[in-house]
Amino acid sequence: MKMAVDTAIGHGTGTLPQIKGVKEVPYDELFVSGHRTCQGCESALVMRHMVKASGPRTIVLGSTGCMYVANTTYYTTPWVVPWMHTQLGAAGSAALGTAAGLKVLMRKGKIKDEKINVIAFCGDGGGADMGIGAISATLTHKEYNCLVLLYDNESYANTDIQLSSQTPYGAVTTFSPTGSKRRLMHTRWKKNMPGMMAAGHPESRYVAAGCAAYAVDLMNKIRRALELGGPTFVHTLDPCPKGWDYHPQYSQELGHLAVECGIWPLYEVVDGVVNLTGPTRQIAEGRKKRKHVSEYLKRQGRFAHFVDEDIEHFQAEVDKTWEEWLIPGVIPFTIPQKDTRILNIDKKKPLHAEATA
Ligand SMILES: Cc1ncc(C[n+]2csc(CCOP(=O)(O)OP(=O)(O)O)c2C)c(N)n1
Ligand code: SF4
Ligand SMILES: [Mg+2]
Repeated sequence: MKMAVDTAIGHGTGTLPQIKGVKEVPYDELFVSGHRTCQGCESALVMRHMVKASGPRTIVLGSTGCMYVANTTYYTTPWVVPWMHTQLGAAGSAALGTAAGLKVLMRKGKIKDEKINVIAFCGDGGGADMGIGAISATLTHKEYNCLVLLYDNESYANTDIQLSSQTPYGAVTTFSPTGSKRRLMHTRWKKNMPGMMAAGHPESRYVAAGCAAYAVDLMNKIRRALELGGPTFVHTLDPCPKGWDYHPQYSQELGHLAVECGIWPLYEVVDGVVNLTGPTRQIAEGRKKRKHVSEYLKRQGRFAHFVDEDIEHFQAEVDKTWEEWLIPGVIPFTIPQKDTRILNIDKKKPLHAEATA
């Protein structure tokens, strides 16, 4: 997936350099106390890292969900930067409209012409289900600078953990309880949102998958998106103690396990070029062994009903994404076994070597 670079406008002013290690992480906190998210809420941590990375010249728009409701308790707010609520499903439109509004105000001289970061966040329900059309449309408007961040806690958490297209295979939610007649109520595989956004929007200069358990990696992804400019998309996987049913102290550990088991690959697509990052890259290059999915699944109450057969099915599906997909965990295209002409690649080489070269 190599694409032309010269069509998107640049937004970068060099004010958001890549962070080389924890010592370079900014001290400024722009998402502070004043919220009522659950203890151990990784989505709240994503919000904190997001604005830490983008800095004070940022406008945040947020669609309905935990990160709206729990962050706007009457008369309090954790947001130090300007923040506005937008309707469930409207993150894409809110991002684009705000970016367009700022551009006009600057052009007319009504406000100072300067770099202002526009970030609209949405949950998996608001982004991967209801709002996917608006996000997709936004990613085609290359003349506007805005980032859509999808924080994925794998359910409609705010309304009491209903199933979404991001809920993993077999997980219990209030819409997919386990029972004696049917052990698994939910048997669909998680929709590949960042892969879809990357493959389908060649004029978006930046699409990434991150996780707050890898904080510097995530902050750098936010920064690269904002520096490259145009419409960009970052998707984070966020362990949620309430919905996933585990003790809040294990949130970071579960984020690590999701990546180490190969269930949630970390990557970025920059101008059409895929870079696997963190442990995902190490696994793909053979420098780290992928863990068995049971290490992740058995830590969460939402999978407590799984029998060995369910775990093995889950493992087989994850293996497939690593062994058969064109880019492991990213692009679900496979190449016919006998036809090497399609992409002109040498089938003797492992596909992941192609992806990380
Ligand atoms: C159009 C519309 N439909 C339904 C609702 C009710 N509602 C509020 S929050 C929410 C859940 C959103 O889920 P998600 O986007 O995943 O965010 P999370 O709550 O998980 O953070 C729902 C269904 C609403 N506010 N607006
Ligand atoms: S339900 Fe989950 S996403 Fe919502 S505030 Fe609690 S931990 Fe965070
Ligand atoms: Mg959600």
